[in-house]
Amino acid sequence: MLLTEEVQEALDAHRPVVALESTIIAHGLPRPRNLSVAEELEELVRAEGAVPATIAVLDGRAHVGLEKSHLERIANDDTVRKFGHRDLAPALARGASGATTVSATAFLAARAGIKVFATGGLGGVHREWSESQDESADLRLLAQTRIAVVCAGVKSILDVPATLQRLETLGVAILGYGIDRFPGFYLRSSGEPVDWTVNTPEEVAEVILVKEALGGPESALIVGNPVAEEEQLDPALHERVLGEALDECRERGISGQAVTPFLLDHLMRRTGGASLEANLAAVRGNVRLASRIAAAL
Ligand code: PSU
Ligand code: MN
Repeated sequence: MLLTEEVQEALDAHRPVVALESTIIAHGLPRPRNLSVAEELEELVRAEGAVPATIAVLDGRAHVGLEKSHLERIANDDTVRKFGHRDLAPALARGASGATTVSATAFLAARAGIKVFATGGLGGVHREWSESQDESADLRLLAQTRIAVVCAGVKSILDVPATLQRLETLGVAILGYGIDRFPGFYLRSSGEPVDWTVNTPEEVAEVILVKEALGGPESALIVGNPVAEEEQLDPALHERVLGEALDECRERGISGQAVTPFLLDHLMRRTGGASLEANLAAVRGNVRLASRIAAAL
């Protein structure tokens, strides 16, 4: 694992560090906007006084913290693959390059000693799960990895109630940040309740510290931070376009790792870019909150 000097120094000095994933850059956002977003997210972390650690695999080495040229490669190189945590060993052994999903990023971040990670929306249980058995590896990895993940819930293309049920079974704790509902990614609320609501970064930090002191299984803490009402996607538009996207995904027989990028891209095109703006608003909010939590720790 290669840590940049900046990340290593910050960790050694117990200064705040926030992990960022790279799949959203390589496969979740359109070019050329993806590169400027990647840079903007790092700037947001710095503006809050924390150090960003964007994580990716390049030429068989796991990088924690990326140089500018690395970010450019992740954003623009067509050969950059998508790696979940199960891909890490083959990728490192074979000298491959890829962006890391939530599962691979959380794994590497926790190994590096980073306690807080920001993303957009987690993967989860897909809507046609009973036929495809498609459930993101994010969930199980988060049940085995001690890290706080700030997200706007799980992607609304998924079966949200089933995902929440699975997280309960796996024993992963969930906090609603300033809301008593689980956030709905593009939407402020998924409509599903959460059991715990907190209102400040200090309150989240307190939960993290108590969880550490308690011991027990190494599991993640999910901090569900909703997009602001003014920035969410119009719920009626969301409902209509998502139905079409799911139909097309089924008709075209898209499966496996390609499903999530396909649906995100389809929604972006069919909402005239509005879903992209809501996605970015959610990610920015999560990165800001994660930085404040890291500072409070
Ligand atoms: N959040 C976003 N956009 C994304 C993702 C998250 O706003 O593209 C990525 C994350 O890397 C997550 C992945 O781990 O989508 C889930 O993919 P899958 O459903 O194939 O596990
Ligand atoms: Mn999947």
